[in-house]
Amino acid sequence: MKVFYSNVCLKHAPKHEIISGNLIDYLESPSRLIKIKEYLDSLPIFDFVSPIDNGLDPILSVHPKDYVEYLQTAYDEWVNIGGNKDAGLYCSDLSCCITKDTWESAYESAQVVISAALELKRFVEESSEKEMNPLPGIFALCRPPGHHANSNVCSGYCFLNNAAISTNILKKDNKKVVILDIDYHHGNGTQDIFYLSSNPLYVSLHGSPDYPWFTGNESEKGEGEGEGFNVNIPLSKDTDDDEYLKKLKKVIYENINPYNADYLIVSLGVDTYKDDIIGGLQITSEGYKRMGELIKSINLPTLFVMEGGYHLETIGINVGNVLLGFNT
Ligand code: OKS
Ligand code: ZN
Repeated sequence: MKVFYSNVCLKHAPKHEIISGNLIDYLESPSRLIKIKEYLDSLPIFDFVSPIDNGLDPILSVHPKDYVEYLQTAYDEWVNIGGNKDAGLYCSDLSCCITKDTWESAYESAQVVISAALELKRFVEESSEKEMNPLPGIFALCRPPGHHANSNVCSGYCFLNNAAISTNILKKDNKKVVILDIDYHHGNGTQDIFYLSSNPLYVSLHGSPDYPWFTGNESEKGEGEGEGFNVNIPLSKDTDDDEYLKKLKKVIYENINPYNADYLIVSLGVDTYKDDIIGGLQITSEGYKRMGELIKSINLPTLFVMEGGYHLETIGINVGNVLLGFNT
């Protein structure tokens, strides 16, 4: 399996964040990516590939220019002026520190996902039915993550919505896309960006009640043309492997399979792990392997996009197990 990865994603490294009024070490750290890379490197089936720079256009298909310019210039303006009234203009919480390296890493994170999406598209277009066995799967190992970023809002460690950007690439040529968001948190940014659209189908399983607090209810089903194409499955924190997989299986049969998509994008967070510091359902490392197997049963060319996961001791094996489950 190809893994798109770039060291430039490691540069964004704010020192602190504020959670529940407390100043703590920034949890969305470069070590997360390093740990995952180390683990995948130890297994023979993963090939690491560097992204190609595909420029701003794919990013601008999701995010307006003024927001992108804000991310590019906010840090320098802050330093030059010594405090700027616009510092928090597009931020919805205290987790999205914009440092001198933030734009470079957020841009690179998007480029990792864009390159991975283009590679998957190219592979599918060049493959005959027969070559689709084994099922093509690609992993975009990127940070900062994306699913809380709205078109013009950064929040929850997210600046650019990587899943949305890659959706717009895979949707080209009248293709249909499903986004399956298995991160512990509701992907409010992704939901919002596509709320009025029937393509992609957005499906999220997430712990509730929890961040981002005001979204992720079952009653949010999409609007207008998008009505019926947004599916939220809130889960209580005592959800274990069996219960989680039962609910995932149900949504695959009832919503994902009947949608008849051409591509699957998985917003892959492993903060559902039982000992995760921020999230935490009761999912075990073994459970992630079963999750991967179930995702494989959807039988679509699949782009895995890295989102959350903060338990550094197991983040590698948990991500690896989803991918291994998919690849068996
Ligand atoms: C608190 C922000 C906390 C963000 C938690 C969500 C990060 C995540 N002001 N999302 O998937 O993992
Ligand atoms: Zn998360």
